[in-house]
Amino acid sequence: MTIQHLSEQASVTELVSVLQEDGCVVVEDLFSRKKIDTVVREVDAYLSPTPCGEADFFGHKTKRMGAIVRKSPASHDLITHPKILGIMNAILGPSCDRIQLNLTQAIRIQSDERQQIFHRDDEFYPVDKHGAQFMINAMWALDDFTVENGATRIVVGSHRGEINREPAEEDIEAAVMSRGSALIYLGSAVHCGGPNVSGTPRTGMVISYCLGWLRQAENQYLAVPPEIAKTLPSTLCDLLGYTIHRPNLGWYEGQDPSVVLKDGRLDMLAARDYFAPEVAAAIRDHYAPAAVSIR
Ligand SMILES: O=C(O)CCC(=O)C(=O)O
Ligand SMILES: [Fe+2]
Repeated sequence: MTIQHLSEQASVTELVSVLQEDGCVVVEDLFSRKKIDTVVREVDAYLSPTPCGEADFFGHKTKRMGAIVRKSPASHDLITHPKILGIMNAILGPSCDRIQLNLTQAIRIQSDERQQIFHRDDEFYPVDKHGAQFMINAMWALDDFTVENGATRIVVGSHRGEINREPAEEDIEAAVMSRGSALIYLGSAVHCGGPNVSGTPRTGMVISYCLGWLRQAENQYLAVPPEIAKTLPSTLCDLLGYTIHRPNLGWYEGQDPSVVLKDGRLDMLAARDYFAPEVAAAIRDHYAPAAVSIR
């Protein structure tokens, strides 16, 4: 089965339906060339001097770099792209109060890098997921992705069933796509970084989103500390995790963590609770005068 390529005109509903069926989809030219050029420039300033990995899984001839939100202001529109957020909210939204950023990572596969082991990105959540999605990734092409330069390889439809780390050659598809396009794939889709035999590096950027109640792979509060988060739009701060996940997850001093982005003392705050409206109403009813009048 080949990877379906849809235009950036495709609706969220169409994209979600392909993702649910195939586990992956390429959206062509989702970000304009001009904007992607700025992201490339900003990312490159940090990625070029970054050494290659020292890891069998992450690669010895592959450079990886995080904290994209802090390092590349132009990436903000890409991370909060309405179509991408629409997809994430449609698939992950029903299983959490809000979605969040899981990781941001530029990946430059250099020439002669071998093929990465086939894996599922959601393997690091060690529970039986019963077919639920915990994470969805967008792999943005910062270079044209080709078969030769290490385009991400993926087994279409592999988000169901047991993982096969040695899929048959005819089941493996390369996400060949132009700079500015994005491969969106479920955390349960079996894939890997392709081998680069092209003589030139291939740069991609993974923006990964996950259920709001999970531990994020990249520590977003260290990657984007409050002094910097203060300067960012609220949609982005919310995605980083500077907001409460109801009920009562992620608070700071008993309050919504966005309190650290505002001025004022933070060491003597009144504790609040944060529940969904129906839960809050049930708790309020429990303490209502009628309930205690038996005394
Ligand atoms: O670089 C790629 O194409 C994919 C890398 C990947 O799947 C990973 O590191 O988890
Ligand atoms: Fe992966």
